[in-house]
Amino acid sequence: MIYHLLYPLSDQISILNVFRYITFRSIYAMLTALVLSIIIGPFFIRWLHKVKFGQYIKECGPDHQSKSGTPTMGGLLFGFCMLTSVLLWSDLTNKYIWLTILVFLGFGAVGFADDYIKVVRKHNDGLSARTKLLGQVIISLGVVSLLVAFPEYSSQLMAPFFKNFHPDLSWFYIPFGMFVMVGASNGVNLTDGLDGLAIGPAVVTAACFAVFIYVAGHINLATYLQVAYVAGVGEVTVICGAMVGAGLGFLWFNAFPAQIFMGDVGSLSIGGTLGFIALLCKQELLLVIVGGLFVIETLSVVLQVGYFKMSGGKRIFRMAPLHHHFEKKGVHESKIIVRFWILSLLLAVMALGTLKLR
Ligand code: 57M
Repeated sequence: MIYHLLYPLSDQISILNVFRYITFRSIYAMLTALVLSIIIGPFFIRWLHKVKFGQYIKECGPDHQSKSGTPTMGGLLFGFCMLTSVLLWSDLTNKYIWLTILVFLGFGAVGFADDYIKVVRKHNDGLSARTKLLGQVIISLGVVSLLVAFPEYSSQLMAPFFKNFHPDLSWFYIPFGMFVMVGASNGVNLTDGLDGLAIGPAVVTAACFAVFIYVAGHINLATYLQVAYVAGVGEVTVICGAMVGAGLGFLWFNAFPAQIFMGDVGSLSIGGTLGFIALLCKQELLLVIVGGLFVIETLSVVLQVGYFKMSGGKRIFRMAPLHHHFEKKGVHESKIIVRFWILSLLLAVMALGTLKLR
């Protein structure tokens, strides 16, 4: 909105020319979402307590009983602050902005339905895993099919480090893109099992992809760094900025000991959106590095369940996902969280380094 209101006046007031710059608007989108979250957060948490939208704690697993009743569905706070900031600071004529908002809202709706059934209707199982997956598949099928139909978007697969390796997946890019989005969404969801454990790496990932998508939308930078150029996607940097701001603002309250959990409405929407942004800037495989923590957590579950079934009940880890394994070993929750954040930062720095290594 602000962009459309003030930039046209830059002919009369030259200082307003600054609104044409994506970097400027992304920084202010971050600050807006952050300040909004910190102002609204306490009121939202008080409301969640009032309406008793508290977390049910499963009996099995690590001792989290002290967390019982912690307000959840904090993803609504994240989403409101992020989307408000995006509507204020982005160029609303850009189709990639609306596609990314559609992904965020679509995956968020699936998560909201799960949370609503669990928290409001007090059915602790929520949506079935199959129904959740179906919702994610339908949304990702729609947006990826649209994406590959855009003339400026290539169905080639880009790999970090190997500038000459870009096989064209053609229509197979659609199932591949769906796998990336659904995998990222569920990876964040599985990771969200300790205070701040998911939102920290999600903020790091969004910040990292702010760089990648800005470069992907900038023909000179993309050419110089030998990465794919996708005309128009640079505007999505504003969404990355808003995600970083809303994420830090949410972390303000989700940090140990958490006053609020994000719920599936948060984890599914954030993960699905990060996966989609990775597709937009043609850094699908790099998401494995940047979001490596989410990959490790998901792999720990796959290995644990697979081995459990194959071995007739034996376990590799004391409990999956991996963060519960360290909990069971007696590592304090806050130590696990900060160490996972450090790992996430290291992976992001490694991923950014690939921009120069071509
Ligand atoms: C998502 N949800 C948290 C909160 C958050 C197949 C199996 C691996 C599935 C997995 C599972 O249930 N995953 C669901 C993880 C839950 O957090 C809620 O869910 C939202 C995210 N979707 O926003 O609303 C609990 O996590 C804790 N929490 C915090 N701080 C936070 O900021 O402390 C969450 C956010 C909350 C709270 O206690 O209640 C979760 O863990 O369920 N299952 C598991 O992860 C279970 N693992 C398990 O069963 N492992 C087995 C097999 C199946 C692999 C094994 O290793 O043998 C663990 N989770 C629970 N209990 N709750 C262990 C048992």
